[in-house]
Amino acid sequence: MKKASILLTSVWILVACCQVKPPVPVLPIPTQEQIEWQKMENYAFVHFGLNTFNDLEWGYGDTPAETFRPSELDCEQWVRIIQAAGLKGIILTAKHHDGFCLWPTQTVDYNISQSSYKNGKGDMVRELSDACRKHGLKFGLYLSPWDRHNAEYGREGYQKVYHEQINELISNYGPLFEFWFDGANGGNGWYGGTNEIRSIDPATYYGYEKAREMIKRKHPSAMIFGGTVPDIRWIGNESGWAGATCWAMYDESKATHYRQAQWGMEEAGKWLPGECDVSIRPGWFYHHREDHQVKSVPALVDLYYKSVGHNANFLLNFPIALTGKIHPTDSARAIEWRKAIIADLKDNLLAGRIPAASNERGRGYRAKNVSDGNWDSYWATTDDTTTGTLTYALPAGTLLNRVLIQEYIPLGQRVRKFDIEVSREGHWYSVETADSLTTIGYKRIVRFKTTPADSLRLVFLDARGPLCINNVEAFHAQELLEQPAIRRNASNLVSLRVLDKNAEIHYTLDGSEPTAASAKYEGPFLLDRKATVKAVTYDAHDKRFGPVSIKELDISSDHYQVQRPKKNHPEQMFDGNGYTTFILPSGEKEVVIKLSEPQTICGFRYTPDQGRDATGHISHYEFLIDGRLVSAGEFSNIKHNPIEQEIRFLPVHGRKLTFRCLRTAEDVQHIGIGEFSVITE
Ligand code: FUL
Repeated sequence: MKKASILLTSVWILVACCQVKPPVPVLPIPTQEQIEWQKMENYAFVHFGLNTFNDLEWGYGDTPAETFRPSELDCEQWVRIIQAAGLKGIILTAKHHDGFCLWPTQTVDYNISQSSYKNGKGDMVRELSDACRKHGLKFGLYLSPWDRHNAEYGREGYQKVYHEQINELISNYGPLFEFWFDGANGGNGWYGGTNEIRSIDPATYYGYEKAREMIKRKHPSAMIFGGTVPDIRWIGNESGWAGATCWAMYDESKATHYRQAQWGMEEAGKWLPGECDVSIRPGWFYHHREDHQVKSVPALVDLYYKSVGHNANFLLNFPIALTGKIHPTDSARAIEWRKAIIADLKDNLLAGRIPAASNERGRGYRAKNVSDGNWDSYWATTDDTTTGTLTYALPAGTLLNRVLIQEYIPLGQRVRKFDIEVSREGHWYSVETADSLTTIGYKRIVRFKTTPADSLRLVFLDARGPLCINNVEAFHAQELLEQPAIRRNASNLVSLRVLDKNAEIHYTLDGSEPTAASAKYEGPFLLDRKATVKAVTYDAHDKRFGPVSIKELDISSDHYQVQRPKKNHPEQMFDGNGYTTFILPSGEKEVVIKLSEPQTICGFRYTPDQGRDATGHISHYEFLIDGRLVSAGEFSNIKHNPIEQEIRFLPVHGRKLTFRCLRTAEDVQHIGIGEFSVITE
């Protein structure tokens, strides 16, 4: 008996001595809540409210509550579609900048109970949170701090109202996975009828620290977006992508420009992972005119790779239509998108294969852990080793074009540089990719040119500590056919472009759907009249079509005459290229354009400068025809979402157009016009 216990103790001591210690964390590291959030990978936004019914992006705060009139509102339809699209939760705009609350708040009258919806008994926050719970989706809320309706906004009283709104939302609608404080503040608003500009200091005005405490007390795992004490960061664009280099670490106080968030900061001491928000259409709210601009499946798949595949989460917005449902085009597109991703990442060519590692830390940290499907087991190198390789033998000539790698982030984000190599007939080659192979983080998916491989080797070239890799997969995905970009230049030549130079493109000019029998694109062609161009990529071998692109082209560039010195290049407004911009001569606030002959005009399109970090976007404008004011207003959210703006008005016959800038988005002096065109009847 005694002997047996001595033996047992000795075995225990032996095991304890041989136990290999895990690598020490490389700081900073995520909280458990941040890890759980990151594992959601993608979820949905819904933008819905008074803006929907008034065709606005940023309501001014004075739109009557009665205009909220969905005819067939069905939150379960949203949930079914969003779930079928593989998204794990929904964030609802409970209040947007116009101040209209989608729940019957006690704090302000401007809310859903003032509308005829359910005879004033409706509560959208309740309906959606119930539907989410019923179908097993997580639920989150967006509550705009900026409130263009509230008379107290900008004064002392508003903070109390805002905090009480938070209190109602966190107390009555079940668990929340995320709470969104939007950063926008355009200054002007209705503000109880005063119609003025009110500026605040967002760092102190909203009392974000207290707001955070309130939310966390009731919803400890909710991620706070925005404000002064967030858990996650905005990715720095509203286009839905993160940089190929993407650190989970970030410190806003060290940033010189908000776009730095796209890449994160290796040196920042805070774990603040990125969230990529984007709308499935150009705008965040529904606009009938955008029905043909729903993002294509290849465009959405590309964004998936550039968000989830770049170590960030993906937040895909659905603008709910006037009916109160997700528009059929958007729902079909989202479901097709998910199918395409599942197809791409279905057959893991490394499943069941154990790689050979250049270095192993020891028992418990072997290379086999990267293939065992267990997120919490990982391959780690010894303390003195921050480089290494994992090599997989493959059946000769295996075709590949995707590699997915994950770091074990509970111990911090480490890898700074890596390479992917394949061997063919005894020689090693780096794969051909446009991506920089730098960071990995929670998940990195690298797309590269399809290549045959006899073996695959991951080469880790530099890291902030010993390597900790918990998963590696490889795939051969079918390449999707791209959507052609349609452009008419200043000489009225139309070009149709996709990246693949050998792709076959067909097009029509009469609005009909292009087929394989339609005109085949052989090179730029002249089009000096109004027309609708539709173009599609066609794979003649597999008889497959890509998504159709559509461009409405109006009167040609030679109809426009601008009395400006040539050196300012006013012609760049009509060259079909939003990256070349006419900058108005210093001090001038308007451009006068003369048409070669009078036209019946029912609107215009303005594209701000598309250049990265461009400023000088017009945010408030007036538009005159022959000296008569025909339209005036705001291009809402143009700073962060600088898309083409389309304005429509009742037809006016005339010749002299005056496009006047009242204010730019960043209150800068220079004014830029990337593209301009009238819409004729
Ligand atoms: C922005 C807002 O101004 C937009 O309207 C939209 O809500 C987007 C998600 O955030 O900052």
